[in-house]
Amino acid sequence: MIDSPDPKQRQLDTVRENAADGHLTTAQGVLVDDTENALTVGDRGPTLLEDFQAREKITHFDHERIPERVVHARGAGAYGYFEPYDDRLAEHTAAKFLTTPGRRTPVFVRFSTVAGSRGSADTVRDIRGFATKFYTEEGNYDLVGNNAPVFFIQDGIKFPDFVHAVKPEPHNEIPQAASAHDTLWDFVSLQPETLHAIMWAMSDRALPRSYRMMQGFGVHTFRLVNDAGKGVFVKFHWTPKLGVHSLLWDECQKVAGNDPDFHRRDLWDAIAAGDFPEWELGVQLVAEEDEFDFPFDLLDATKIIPEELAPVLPVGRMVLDRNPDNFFAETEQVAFHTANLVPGIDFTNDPLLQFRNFSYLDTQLIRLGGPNFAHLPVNRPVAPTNSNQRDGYSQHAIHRGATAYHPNTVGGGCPAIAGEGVYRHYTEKVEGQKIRRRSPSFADHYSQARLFWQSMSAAEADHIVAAFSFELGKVAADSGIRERTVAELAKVSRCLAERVANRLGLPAPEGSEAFAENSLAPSSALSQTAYVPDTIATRRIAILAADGVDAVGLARVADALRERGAVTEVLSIRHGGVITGRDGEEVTVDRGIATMASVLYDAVLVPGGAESVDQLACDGQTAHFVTEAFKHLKTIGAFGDGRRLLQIAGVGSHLADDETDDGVVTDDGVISCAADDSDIPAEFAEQFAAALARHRAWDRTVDAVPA
Ligand code: HDE
Repeated sequence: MIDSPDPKQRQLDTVRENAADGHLTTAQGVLVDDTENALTVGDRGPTLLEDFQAREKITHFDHERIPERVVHARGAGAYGYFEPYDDRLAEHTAAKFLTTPGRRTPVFVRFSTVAGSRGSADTVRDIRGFATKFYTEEGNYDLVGNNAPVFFIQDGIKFPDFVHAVKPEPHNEIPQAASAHDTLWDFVSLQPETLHAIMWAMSDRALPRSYRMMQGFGVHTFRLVNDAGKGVFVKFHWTPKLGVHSLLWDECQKVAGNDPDFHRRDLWDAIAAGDFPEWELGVQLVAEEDEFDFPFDLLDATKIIPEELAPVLPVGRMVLDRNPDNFFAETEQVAFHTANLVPGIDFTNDPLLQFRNFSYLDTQLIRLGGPNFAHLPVNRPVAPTNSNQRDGYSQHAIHRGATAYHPNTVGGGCPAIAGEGVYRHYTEKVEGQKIRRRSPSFADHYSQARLFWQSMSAAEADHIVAAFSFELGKVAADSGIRERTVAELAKVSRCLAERVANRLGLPAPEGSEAFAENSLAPSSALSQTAYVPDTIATRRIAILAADGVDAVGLARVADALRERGAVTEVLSIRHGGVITGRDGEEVTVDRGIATMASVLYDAVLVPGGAESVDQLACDGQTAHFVTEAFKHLKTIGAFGDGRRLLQIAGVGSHLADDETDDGVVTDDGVISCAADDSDIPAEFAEQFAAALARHRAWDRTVDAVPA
């Protein structure tokens, strides 16, 4: 089925697709009776050119690919809606979709990685794209953002340099979807303006647990404009209802092998299961008269406005509730453009944004084969269109009448110029010399990188040190890249630079920290610890079981966890079918342990049942499953005999007196070999859920972050 956000169009398309009563036809609508065999001369003779069915089929196949996106090639998308909470923004913007209470505006969102090719793995270290197309009644509005609020460069003219540096190196196209290589770090070491975004890229933000668990940011300062033409500066923020959570680096690398489609699958499965992800849209507003009140320039895309200086005002919510029907038609062909604006929203002179306004339209022309890409269902506005644009490759519209120009009398003056509801550019006075120079107000590249560093929790800071060390550790070129980068880090934070230098085996860098005098105080909103809601909704729990399992206990705990919104899966030695519980009950097996890995789950549960545990224990893979989950600071639960598997896996047993097995939940609080599967206390599931809601057991003493 061809899909369009417009319900009427979808109906039409569906009718057309269902023609021929579901029978196979050629592209010309001719019914086909054999698509397995080509037309040949005799049984073993040559294939005939006159076989128009075969030629049509193979010719279309030969042309199925279009160029992948230059950046953000790998992605996943979904439909949904946006609704404002109320009309609180009405005094600031004429954009009705932001201010009309109760109005649900359809959206399509595409999440992406930046550097990798279309077939690369989801869980690489990278910034994620977060692009939203709002099909508003006043036309399409695109908010094409990222999951980090700052970008690597300040002026769009440097974008090709940055992208060439981060992409695989051109002589051998290695490495795929990885920033840990010479050219990226060469560029970084020579371009201090990259530092703030690099801090984000080396942080846990670049390893999201799920697209559903990451923030989104418009990055640039935009402008809201009200009906009277008055403007106010605005930054856009998306905040996920499920909290902001990340994978550990070791997990990322293993997930990339176990399930390269991890994020794509996660989004798809959640929506298919009715667990619709939700984000809150927030805005930071700055009055025009306050433009120069900050120790940084609002037009500089390498800077945030700390929330302490301009609070985030919640204005509405977005829910994604429908998976696309066809990846290519929708997710691959969706064409975002920063210049798709509706009345009430405008640009600023941010020099990065100004380039984007050229680049996105330009890229669609080559990717989608001409100027008519707005006719594609996923790009079609819900608002009616009536332009004098004509012809071009793949023209879908059949325009009637003799005129395609304005003004005219032959066509009755149609289409007429509207008086109301039109897009009017914000009236801004601009004057100056024509110059090629970076604004001096963009010069401080260190204060905000330091602000970010200082706002991290201890674990987050450790991860940043490990990430810099890993990435620079992969640098092979002998041209001073490691030393130069560490010297730049020293200008951000001496402590950070010394820790990284130490891991790289370099001497502690000289020189002093460099940042503006009016440096900003740490901002709690920058740490992910600010976004940990008390929920286990959609968290994936692996239940390890075999014949003889305490099926009653398993069901009781699993039911209680599912009631709290978690997803449970029974993993066993066989890859399907049923296992027989201790008292003869049947338990359905969802998956085989060998087909999965602990890195694909948020938590592990081992129910009781002596025979079950004996079988699981025979299999080194199962013990490894538990040990690995422990290493990754995941919640691990066991009751009755299940506790024995924890012991076999070495979980908890190696701990010294002053160490902790935080996040290990058992029915008696101690790991013992007692074979008796007594009733599980009611609070077991509660304790398990409470541990899981913290995302990870950060206090567990285990080296989950090797250098
Ligand atoms: Fe993009 N960017 N970008 N970008 N970008 C593209 O557009 C570009 C920038 C972002 O899911 C391309 O259709 C330039 C910032 C996202 O389809 C391309 C500059 C931010 C996506 C392009 C930037 C982004 C893109 C590639 C600097 C965060 C994926 C294919 C001047 C605010 C959208 C395409 C999707 C995609 C150009 C910088 C986000 C080549 C020239 C800053 C989320 O046109």
